[in-house]
Amino acid sequence: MSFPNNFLWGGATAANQLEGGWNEGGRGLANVDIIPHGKNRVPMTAGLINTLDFDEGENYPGLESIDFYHRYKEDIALFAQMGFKTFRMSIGWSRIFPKGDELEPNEEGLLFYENVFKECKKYNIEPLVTITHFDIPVYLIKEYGGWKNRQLIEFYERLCRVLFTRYKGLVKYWLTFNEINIILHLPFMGAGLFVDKETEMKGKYQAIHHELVASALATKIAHEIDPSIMVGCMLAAGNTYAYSCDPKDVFKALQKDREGYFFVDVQARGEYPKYALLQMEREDTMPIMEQGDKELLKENPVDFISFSYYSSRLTSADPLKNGTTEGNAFETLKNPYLTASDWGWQIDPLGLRITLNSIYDRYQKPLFIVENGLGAYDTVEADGSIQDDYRIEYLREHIKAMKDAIEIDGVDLLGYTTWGCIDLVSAGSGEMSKRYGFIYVDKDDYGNGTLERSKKKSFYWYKKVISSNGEDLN
Ligand code: P53
Repeated sequence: MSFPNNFLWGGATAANQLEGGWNEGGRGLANVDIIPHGKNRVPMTAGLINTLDFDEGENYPGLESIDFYHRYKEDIALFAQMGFKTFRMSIGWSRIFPKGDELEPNEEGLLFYENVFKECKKYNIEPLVTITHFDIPVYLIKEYGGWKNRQLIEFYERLCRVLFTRYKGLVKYWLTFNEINIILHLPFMGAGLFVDKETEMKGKYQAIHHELVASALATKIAHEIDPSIMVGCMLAAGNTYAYSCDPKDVFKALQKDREGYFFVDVQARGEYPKYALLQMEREDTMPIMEQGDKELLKENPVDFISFSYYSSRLTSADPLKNGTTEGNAFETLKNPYLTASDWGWQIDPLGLRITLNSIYDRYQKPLFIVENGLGAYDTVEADGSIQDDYRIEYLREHIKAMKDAIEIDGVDLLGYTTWGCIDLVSAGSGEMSKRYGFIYVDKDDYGNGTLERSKKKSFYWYKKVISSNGEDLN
């Protein structure tokens, strides 16, 4: 047997791509609410459009999403039918603190998540909860400038204290920041930052420092409240390959990987790595650090490392080659050995095994794959069925790679949650038609549809995978 008996099979989601109910239950406005579908989405997530209001001609898919807010019982029952051991979801910060800087939380928001967790427990599904998944109250951007303001640490700390206390005994696994490295690429979505040319990198690194301190504080508070809580960091991972065996390409690939590892170096080892300190000095982006920050980071490393994996990346030392990149927030060259999804994301199952090994070699902490999957167009057949063999194929190959990493390479892996286990709004494109789910949701890119749920072919396949604990992948 390769997968441990307590291996956590399941699926992953995030509040704003799932919940809807954006103005219900006392919820405040969040950055993710005002990011439209369409041509302005990418510039907006990248912090290039400085607005915090709705614009009339735009379509905002996050407002309704797939209405989990009202349908969570039905959805969790479907997860249970598949045999989920865990369900990854995130907290909408502005449900708990509508503006973000209040002293007292919003009881209605707390109650919503309590109900969701209790519903999970009913089926022995362990919640895996991301504290912030691209989610920050708009008020904290307007009044404080987002994560570049040190006061955000205090507000986040308050949020954590409330969550860990209220959900003690209900939630064991917490993740501090989703894809913490996304801040380098999509700073508005990741940290509520607008890009301003002069201070761009300096502001980013200041925000990063605040998030890293906040993450360590979360770990500290969690362990004080309940020592059995496991806190993890979360990285958008995927190793970078060198375009050729030219040592210059190889070194460039190493540097690219460090852009992501930098975060985990701090969160898992507890200190800024030398290469990052030197770089920040050289580039004049060294953040202001306060007394006590260093000790806090050192004393509160994470318990495990989680990451998303969709693809490997490819880079070259030649800037001309790197000019032609493929469609993702994480730039990559086209790898001639790989095929790609309809959105240009290159498919590389062995890359998952490579990534698992690299991260495990570097940190020797338990790992958790909390996102993996294929965004694809689905067709509903005349009889209502959805024959998503391409999705099954993608997942099968990645599960095999993960199995090899455990069985042959000895990687310590806690679990696997596929992204968008139920169809939801795409973070990158705002589309509904970029589907990842085992469960189909009847809704299109423009908000039309009944929101009705139905089971795809992959639903029955994944159920079998879980019930055989990863042995039956056919
Ligand atoms: P979508 C790229 C761009 C934006 C978010 O992405 C991303 C990535 C890929 O690393 O990260 C995660 O929906 C994210 C999820 C997101 C998922 O990738 O653009 O944590 O919120 O939905 C898939 O296809």
